[in-house]
Amino acid sequence: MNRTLAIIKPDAVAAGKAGKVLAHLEDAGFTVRAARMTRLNRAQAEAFYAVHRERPFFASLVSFMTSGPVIPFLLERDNAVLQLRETIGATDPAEAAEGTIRQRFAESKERNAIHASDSDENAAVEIGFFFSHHEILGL
Ligand code: 3AN
Repeated sequence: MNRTLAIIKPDAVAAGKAGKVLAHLEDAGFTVRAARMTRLNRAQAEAFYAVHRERPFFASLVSFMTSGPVIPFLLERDNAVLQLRETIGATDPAEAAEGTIRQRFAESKERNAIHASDSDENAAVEIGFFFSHHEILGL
């Protein structure tokens, strides 16, 4: 078993799809070990997406990610990082495979319903961004 971080993004929360996204994750074999609802401020969103600072969509991404509540989850299963990337689908919902979360729920390349860590190393950093040790269950 290992861990990854998912965030249900403001578009999916606002559209009332958070429950369906979580059900999809549970049906795909992930166990929730920590969760909360929060709203990122600008500094937090900029820090979370710091690797994209030079990209042309950075300002818009920060604006979107601070536009409403998000729901981060610490998820556990075997091969968690790769399995979650497969479960969510491609960044652009138009390219996301049938039956993936982004194909089902994302609106656009930016408003794409869910974030998932892209490596074990980033998962550890991103889990630490949202959760402290005592908030992680099942240890
Ligand atoms: P992923 O979320 O699939 O790992 P990244 O890491 O390339 O994709 O991008 C991070 C986030 O930035 C995406 N989830 C999406 O919200 C936004 N994003 C990525 N590429 C674009 C783009 N070309 N235009 C607008 N937003 C983008």
